[in-house]
Amino acid sequence: MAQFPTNFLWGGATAANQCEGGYNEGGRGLANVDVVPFGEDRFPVASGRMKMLTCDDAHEYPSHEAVDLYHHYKEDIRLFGEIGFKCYRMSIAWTRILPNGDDDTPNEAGLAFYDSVFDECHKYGIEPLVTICHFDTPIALIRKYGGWKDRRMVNAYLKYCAVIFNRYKNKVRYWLTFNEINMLLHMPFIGAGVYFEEGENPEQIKYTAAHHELVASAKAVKLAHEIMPDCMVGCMLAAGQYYPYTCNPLDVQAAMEADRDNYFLIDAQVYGEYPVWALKRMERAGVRIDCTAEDRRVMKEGVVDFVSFSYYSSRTTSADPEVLAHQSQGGNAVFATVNNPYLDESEWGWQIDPVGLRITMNSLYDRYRKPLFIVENGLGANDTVEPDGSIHDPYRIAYLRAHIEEMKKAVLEDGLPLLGYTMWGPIDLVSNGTGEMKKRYGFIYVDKQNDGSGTLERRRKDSFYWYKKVIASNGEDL
Ligand code: BGP
Repeated sequence: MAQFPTNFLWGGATAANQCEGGYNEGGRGLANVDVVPFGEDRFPVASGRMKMLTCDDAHEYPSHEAVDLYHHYKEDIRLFGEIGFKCYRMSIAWTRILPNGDDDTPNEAGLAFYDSVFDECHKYGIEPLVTICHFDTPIALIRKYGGWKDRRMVNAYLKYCAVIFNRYKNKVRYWLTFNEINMLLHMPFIGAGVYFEEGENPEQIKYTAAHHELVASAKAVKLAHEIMPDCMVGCMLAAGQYYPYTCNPLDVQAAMEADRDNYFLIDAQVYGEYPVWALKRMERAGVRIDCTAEDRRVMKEGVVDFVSFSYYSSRTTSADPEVLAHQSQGGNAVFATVNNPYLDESEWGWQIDPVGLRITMNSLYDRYRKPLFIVENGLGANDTVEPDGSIHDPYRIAYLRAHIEEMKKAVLEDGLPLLGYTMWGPIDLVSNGTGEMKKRYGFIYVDKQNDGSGTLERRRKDSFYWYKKVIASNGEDL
C-alpha cells in the first residue's frame, strides 16, 4: 500500500512572538508585535489604523510573557521529541538578533539562544524550519522608516539574514522568508509595521510595502543559496481556496478574482515577476509601484524553492452585494467570507473544510509546480482541564485527522510532492488574531489564562498521544 515518503517532515509550528515571551530579556529590542494590545484595540492597531508605538500603555500585551518558551524551551522541545516530531517550524525574533533592526554588531545573547534551541532540536532528531520574519518588524525601524513602506527596510532585513545564515548555516536547512506574506494586505501593521496617517492612501502604502518585502525575499533567497548551497528557501501563503457561492458565472468570476488577489505575491515569488492582471489592477486602483529594472532582475534571480502555506479553512464569495452584506469575519476580522452552508464552524467562527485542503493543494500545485509544505493547520478551541488534570480534546483530534486524511489523498492519490506537515501551535500559545490565550491549538496545554494568570505548567492533552501514534506509523494510524 502506498505510504508517505520515509523522510516526510511531521511536526508542529510556532512563532516567536506568540510563544517566547521574555520580550525585554537577553538584550531583545522591541518589535511591532509588542505593542499590539489584547482586547478591543487589537484589530485597529493590527490593521494600521491606530498608532501605538510604546509599551507604556495600560493594556496588556500578550507577547510580553506569552507561554514563556524563552525559559521553557528545553522542556518544550523535549516534549516535541516525545511526540516524535521530525520537524519544528519556529521563527527567529529579529530584535533578539539586531535589537534596533539594523545594528552593525549583532546581539550575542540572542544568537546564543537560538543556537541552543537548534541544538535541542537536533538532540531529538528534529529538523528546524525557520521563518525569518513571522509578523515582527523592529520598532526602531518603524520609527526611522515607517516600516516596510520604506525601501531601506530591504537592506536592514538583508543585514539580519546575513547574520543568521552565517551563524546557523550548519544547523538549519529549511527557511521561509516571510510568514503569510499576503496577510500584510489585511493586517498591515502586523505584516509590515505600517500604519496610515490622515490623508494617506492605504492601498498605495500596502502595495509598496509588499513590493519591498518581495524584493527583500528574493535577495534573501539568493543570499541563502550562496551561503548554504544545500538549503531550501520557501515562500509562505495564508491559503484557502475561494468557492463561488453559486454557479452564477459572476460568482465564479468573483471567486477567481479573490483567489488571484490572495495569490499574486506568491506568483511573484515563484515566477519572479508580477502577473499582468495584478499590474493592471494596481493601475486601476491608482497605485504606483516603483518596480525598477534592478528589482525585476533581483526578483527573477531569487525565486523560491518550495511553496509553503497555512490552511485553516476554505473561503466563499459572491458577486451579489446582498449576499456579501451577510458575510462573516471568520472570527478574527481578517478574511471576510460568506457562510458556506455545507460546512461546520469552530467556536471562533472559522469554517471547517478538510476537503478544501485537498482542493487548495491541487490548485497550488497546478499553479506553481513546486514542492508544497503545509506549515500551519489546526483548530483553536477552548479546553477544559479535568479535576484529575487530564485534558480530553476529541474535537482537535477529529479536525486534524480529517485534514490529514485529505492531505494523504492529495499525496498518495493525486501524486502531489509534499515536503511535510507542521500543524499550528503544538503547544498552546497566544492567538495572533485575537491576542487571546484561551483559543488553544496545542497538544501540550499551558496553564496560562486570558487575564495573564497561571503557573505556566505544561500538560499532555489526549491529542498528544494521538499525534505520537500518527507520526510513529508515518500517517497510517489515524
Ligand atoms: C496564522 C498565523 C499564525 C497563527 C494562526 C492562527 O495567520 O501565521 O501566527 O496565529 O494564523 O490564527 P489565530 O492565532 O488568530 O487563531
